[in-house]
Amino acid sequence: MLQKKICMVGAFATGKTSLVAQFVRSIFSEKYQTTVGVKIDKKQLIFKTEI
Ligand SMILES: Nc1nc2c(ncn2[C@@H]2O[C@H](COP(=O)(O)OP(=O)(O)OP(=O)(O)O)[C@@H](O)[C@H]2O)c(=O)[nH]1
Ligand SMILES: [Mg+2]
Repeated sequence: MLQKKICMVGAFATGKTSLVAQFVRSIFSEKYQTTVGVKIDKKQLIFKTEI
């Protein structure tokens, strides 16, 4: 298993949490709730490799 960590940083209210929520849970909300500190999400992807 290959594990990678991605760190999202940027100015407030620019859509960081929304982008991650769309990728991880396929959801979007217009409600804005600022992230205090750090929020950690995890997603497992399965790739088929042919040798
Ligand atoms: N229309 C539209 N609104 C978006 C989009 N991405 C984010 N928003 C809205 O912009 C606002 C801020 O989005 P967040 O994802 O919370 O932004 P953030 O960068 O995580 O903000 P902080 O945690 O405060 O740094 C929310 O109201 C979202 O609904 C987008 O692609 N389109
Ligand atoms: Mg956020």
